Amino acid sequence: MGHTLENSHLHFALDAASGRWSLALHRAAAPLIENAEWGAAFRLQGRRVYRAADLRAARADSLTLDGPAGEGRSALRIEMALDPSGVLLRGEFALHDDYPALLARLTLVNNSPQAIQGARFVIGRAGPAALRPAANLRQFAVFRAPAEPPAPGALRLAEDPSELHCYVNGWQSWSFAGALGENDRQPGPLLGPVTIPMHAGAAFPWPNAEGHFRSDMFAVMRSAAGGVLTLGFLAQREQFGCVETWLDRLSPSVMMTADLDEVVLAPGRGIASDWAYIGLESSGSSEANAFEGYLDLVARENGARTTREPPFGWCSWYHYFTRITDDDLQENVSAAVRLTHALPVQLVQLDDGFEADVGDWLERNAKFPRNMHAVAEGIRAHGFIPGLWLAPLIAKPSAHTVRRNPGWWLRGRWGRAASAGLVWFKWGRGLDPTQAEALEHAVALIHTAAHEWGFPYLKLDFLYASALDVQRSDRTVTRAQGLRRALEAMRAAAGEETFLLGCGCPLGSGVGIFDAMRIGPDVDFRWYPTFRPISPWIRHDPTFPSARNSIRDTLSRAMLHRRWWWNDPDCLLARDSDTRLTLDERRTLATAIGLSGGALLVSDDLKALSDESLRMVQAFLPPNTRAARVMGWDEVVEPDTAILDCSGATGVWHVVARFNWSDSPAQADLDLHALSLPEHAEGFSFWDSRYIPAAQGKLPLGLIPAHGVSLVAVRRPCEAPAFVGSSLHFTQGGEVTDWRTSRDGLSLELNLGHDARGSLFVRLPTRPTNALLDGRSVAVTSLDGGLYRLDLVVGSAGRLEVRW
Ligand code: 9PG
Repeated sequence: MGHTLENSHLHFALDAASGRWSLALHRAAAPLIENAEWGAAFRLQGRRVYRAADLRAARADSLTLDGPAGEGRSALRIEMALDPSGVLLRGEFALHDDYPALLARLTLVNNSPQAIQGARFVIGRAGPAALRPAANLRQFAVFRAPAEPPAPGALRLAEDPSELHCYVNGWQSWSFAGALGENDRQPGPLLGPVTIPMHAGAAFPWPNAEGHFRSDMFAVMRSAAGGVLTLGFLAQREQFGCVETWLDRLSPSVMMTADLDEVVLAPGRGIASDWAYIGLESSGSSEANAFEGYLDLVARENGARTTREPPFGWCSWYHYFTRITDDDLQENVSAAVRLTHALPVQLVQLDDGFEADVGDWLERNAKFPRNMHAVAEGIRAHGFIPGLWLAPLIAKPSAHTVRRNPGWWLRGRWGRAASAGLVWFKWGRGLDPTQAEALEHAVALIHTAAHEWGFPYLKLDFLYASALDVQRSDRTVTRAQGLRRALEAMRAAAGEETFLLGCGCPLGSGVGIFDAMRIGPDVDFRWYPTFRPISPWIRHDPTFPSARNSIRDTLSRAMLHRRWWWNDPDCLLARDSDTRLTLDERRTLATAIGLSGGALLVSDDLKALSDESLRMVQAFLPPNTRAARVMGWDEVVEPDTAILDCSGATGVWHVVARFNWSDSPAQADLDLHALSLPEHAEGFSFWDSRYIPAAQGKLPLGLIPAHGVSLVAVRRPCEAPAFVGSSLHFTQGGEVTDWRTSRDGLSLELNLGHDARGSLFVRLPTRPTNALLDGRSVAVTSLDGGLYRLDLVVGSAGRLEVRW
């Protein structure tokens, strides 16, 4: 006899004979997972075994669960012996009522008389390719290769086979994220051991075959015919999880696993997986969006911090790098004071370059004669929030802290120092979070920085280094547990009030800890990865610092914004000197950051900003705080369209960006119907202040420069008087907080929060007789088609009165 669960969306069945589970929608024949095998791998007396669930000797209970599945949901709990010696596997399964999803959690219990080691949970695997476990050539654990029996079972995405895509998420902030297709190979860092340790989560090693992918924490599989499968772990507190997919459109396969990292389970001890989420959605159904549900449950499961808006700020890194001196810092503070009205900087964040050595945070180098308390005070005294960068979990081998405490650092096989990758030209060392003294040291540093030095904003970087793919000295702790506990301790030391930005952080580990999270590779003043003399080899490295890589993840991870934290798309580089970005590339970067709704930080030399660069930054103030909808984020690596739906005093409109990722200019149209935008529409192009009328349901954008962007406000054309466009704010309307019209006049209020110079574009019934901004006369230029340009010099706010 089998077991079933049922709710209004789904049917779940556990087959008594095979032990496998199936999941189907009531209202659609696909997507569907049939006979997925589940089980666990472990080491018994050193020998690795894998056992699939076998219900013949199982005990089953129906129960009421707490937790994410919970709030009193009915669930199944199955428990069985995996081995005569007393190793037990427990499976808990529940259906979510609000979202069309299965929740599953496995627990391995060692009731045998000897210690065992956990190797891997298999939450489910189905499809012909999942037969053949991935060649497990782990660089740092060669002996993990499992020998697992075949799992038949099947996965169906849509009723008719059609093109498949999979959204693949990289392990940490800087890792690749994007959707890949049947003929793509998974992009990974190209510098081998130099950067692999930075990205080697549970999905490592990355497959190298077309259409075969491994994704960290979650993945989304989609068929062009409409079926969508969302697979993900609700947390990465216990283990790092992996979703492996094979995009064979006739018979796709999937496998969902969590790494137990060979943790030792003493007799009587057990270990549970994080909850896994498997959501089904069919194109025709109006069911709740399973992917949205996943994001939501991850947030709830981890207590996501989404309410604190990051301050608009300045960051020292991308102009000064480690060369920053205390004088440079103070000069930028002075420049920020001078620019107060033009650029209302709130945060001044000192990045890397003050410390004596990476790892020796309590001592400063000769460039910083003042102590850190004085540095923070110096920033605060000018009215800014002092922010500081720290990398508490990594060190260079040269650091005194490493020399004095050789036992604090993670070690690989044969006790050799584990590499955290080549950082700043040295092989980095990762702090062992299970060494109590080492962790205390890191935690004390956070306390000192927040409460003694006085930095209420901390950027904590290189956090992956405590979760390297090696054993911790406490062998009962997984990589994910070690990191999560370290992050929780650091948050506690920082206090609730300190704003924490995570960087270089495994994403799942940071939810509920950080107020903001870097969600992409470092930006750079060059479009492609550049590092002489190896530039030709790294040009297509997906993780190496470059504007292009940063923009890609900014778009492909946009949906995490304000669900798991506040996204940090990395800094805006607006300068027109000391840069190799073209004006078009700078506009593209600014547009992506603006549309992300995330943190806005500039990282230029403030005292050298040209008027044009200053105006570029101003156009993004006040910052937009909502993420645009990125079209095709689950279908392509480089999404080319993002839409921010806006409403305000001037009505309802859409801010649409079309990116040109190619190396040559490209002609582009916006297909209004395909984008579900009003087909009767007019556009106004922000970067070149150009009116674009719709023609046959399309907005002809013209030629978009190489690496450039077209940023257009799309509105339903209104009879005059009507708002059409603006060069003051990139939303072209967000700056207007009041709009009134009468038969012979128009009155509107502008609210920018800074001094600005720019134009409004309005349609008027006739030429105005006068236009006044706060009583001062405004230049009016008549354009074609009843449009008028009003050239304004505005303060922080102002009222414009136009009469005709
Ligand atoms: C400071 C920077 C900035 C930046 C962070 C992070 O050598 N490396 O491999 C390496 C990788 C990333 C990196 C720096 C060096 O960037 O993302 O914003 O804070 O650290 O060093």
